[in-house]
Amino acid sequence: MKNTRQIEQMYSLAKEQYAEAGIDTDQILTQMQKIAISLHCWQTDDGGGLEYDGAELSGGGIQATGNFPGKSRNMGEVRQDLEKVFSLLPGNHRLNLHSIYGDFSKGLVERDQFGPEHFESWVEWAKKQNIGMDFNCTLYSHPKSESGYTLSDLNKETRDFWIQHVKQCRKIAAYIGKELGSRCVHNIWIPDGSKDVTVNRFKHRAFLKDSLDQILAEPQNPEYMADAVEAKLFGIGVEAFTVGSHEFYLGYAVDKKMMLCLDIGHFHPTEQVSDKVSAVFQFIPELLFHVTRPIRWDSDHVVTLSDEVRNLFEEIVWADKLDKVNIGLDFFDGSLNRIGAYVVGTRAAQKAILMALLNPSDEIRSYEEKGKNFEKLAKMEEAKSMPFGAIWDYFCLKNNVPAGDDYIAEIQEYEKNILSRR
Ligand code: RNT
Ligand code: ZN
Repeated sequence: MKNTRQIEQMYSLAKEQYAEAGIDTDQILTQMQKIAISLHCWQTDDGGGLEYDGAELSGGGIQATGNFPGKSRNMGEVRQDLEKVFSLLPGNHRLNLHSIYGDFSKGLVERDQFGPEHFESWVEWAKKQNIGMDFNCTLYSHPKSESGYTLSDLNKETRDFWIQHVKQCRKIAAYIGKELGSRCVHNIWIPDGSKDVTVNRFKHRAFLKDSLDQILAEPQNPEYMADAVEAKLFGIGVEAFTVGSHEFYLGYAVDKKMMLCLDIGHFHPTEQVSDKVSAVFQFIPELLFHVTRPIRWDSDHVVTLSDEVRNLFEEIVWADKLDKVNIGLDFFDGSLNRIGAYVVGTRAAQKAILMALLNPSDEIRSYEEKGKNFEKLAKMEEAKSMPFGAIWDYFCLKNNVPAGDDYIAEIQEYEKNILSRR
């Protein structure tokens, strides 16, 4: 167990050390307090959703693997798990809900009929938790996406069904944002694509553009909701062609002056999403990130404090765009305690943000601008062994959540008392 006195002493020494480098740790912690991470609901149950018992994730090449016991089976359990997760995170966060997690206790309706009424109990719950919410339309795990296409399907009836679904989801997002007094980000990701070569690339993309145009033609109050579009390189089973590619959505978002969602797993493995931050921000006012950990492909492993995640937040801080990013997580791993996965993944993203803020960026920039490259490199290297852990632990202490690895015991307890009994 970490002890309070020790954490406080370590903090005060670390604070001095950072102050010598011109960094005000108290002020950075105040800033950290305001940075909300949007926790994806789909790690609770491996992405199945709540439309019917035993629903499973399918389509578009997204997959959850693993059979760890205790995944949530209904809305009560999803909420119970999320409450546990929130209780172990420093700061005040958000919930990122997929539409298939609606409250269908009064009867399931088709996706084109989803409406605000199916999210009233979520709004009540979020109010109690004192958190904001984000939202996602769901165009996979459904018979009407079995052709491999949704908004870009060659069949008009199929397109119209999904257009209506996304329109409804935008209404729901606006309702949530209004009710909670916190703008709700609505993200659009579609699974469309094909396993093998198609002669209809142009047609599908033209249909996608047209469908999106129809969807966005319905105005929603920008105070309450904002749309983002999420691109992807490929998925398992859609290797030859993914309709919603990066070029497609980058073009679309620039054209419509709307938010682009960059998922770290959605690019070629050698591409660095961190490098895209300063490029895309020249043309797009606001970004959404899906922070994840791709291993060899878009595998959606639990986020860790990897170089790429650190680089991403460094780029955001160096571009001075922290207030123009929305940070979501996107992983689904069923091979380990799912609550533990959330806590490790969210804390890793928070740590990367804190590290980026603790960099002696002004000094580094000044060396670089004077051409003092050795000094710059040395500063950047030495920053890596500054007493970051002491600042992090103090942040946890101040937030009344377990510091260091003290959350392990709490999660084990939850596993024993709750998860293993499901
Ligand atoms: C899929 C996208 C998308 C999904 C969620 C569940 O590759 O990353 O964000 O993970 O909609
Ligand atoms: Zn994603």
